[in-house]
Amino acid sequence: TPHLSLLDRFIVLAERENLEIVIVLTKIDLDDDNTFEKIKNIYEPCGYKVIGVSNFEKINIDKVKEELKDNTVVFAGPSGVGKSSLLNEIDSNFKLKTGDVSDKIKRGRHTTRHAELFELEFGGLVADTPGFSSLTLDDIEDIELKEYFIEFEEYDDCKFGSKCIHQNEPNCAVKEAVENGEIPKERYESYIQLLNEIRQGKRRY
Ligand SMILES: Nc1nc2c(ncn2[C@@H]2O[C@H](COP(=O)(O)OP(=O)(O)OP(=O)(O)O)[C@@H](O)[C@H]2O)c(=O)[nH]1
Ligand SMILES: [Mg+2]
Ligand SMILES: [Zn+2]
Repeated sequence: TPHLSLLDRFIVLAERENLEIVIVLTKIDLDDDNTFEKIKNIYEPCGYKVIGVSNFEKINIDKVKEELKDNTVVFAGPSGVGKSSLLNEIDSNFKLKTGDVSDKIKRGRHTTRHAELFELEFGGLVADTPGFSSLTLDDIEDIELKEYFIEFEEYDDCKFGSKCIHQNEPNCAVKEAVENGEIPKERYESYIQLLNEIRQGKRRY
């Protein structure tokens, strides 16, 4: 089951480094209730490219290849989603180790143990990395977080201007955009959750 809060954390950290982001949802052969479409409908309006793949049924492997060609790319995501399996499909020279998902806790087993950069036969470099099951945003300031939710950017006419954190302020353009459906509410809720987390973390020190 996709873990969207974790996805949003990856996005925040990648946006902070000004990286170009492509969201790849794997194992769409298991997607009986069309979760792919639901997630795509959250992230595409924000401006992200969303690709659904299946290594087993060879769906959209070429689309991921296109993103990799002549670029330097890192595969990041939870353990067990099929990052190494996807790389093995993308380049037949790769023989990366893959591992099954535990039956009991339904999580990956952290099969990939280190980050390594590989050359692609069709041009470009790609790093396979170990999967994470959690990510904390320790060194991000509360006022900074909104910059990494790129869909907020165009709503800059809040009453409190650039000081608006889009939480409890009156006449907040971002909150209005959430209310009228221009900003996906899932993303806004995720923003508030991460904001609270950052603030609680800061208070402890
Ligand atoms: N149903 C389904 N299972 C897949 C697919 N691709 C990979 N898997 C399975 O998912 C499990 C995990 O695959 P890995 O490639 O090892 O996952 P990973 O993301 O590299 O995991 P870590 O190295 O632990 O981060 C294996 O049992 C694969 O056989 C797919 O397209 N569909
Ligand atoms: Mg792996
Ligand atoms: Zn605001």
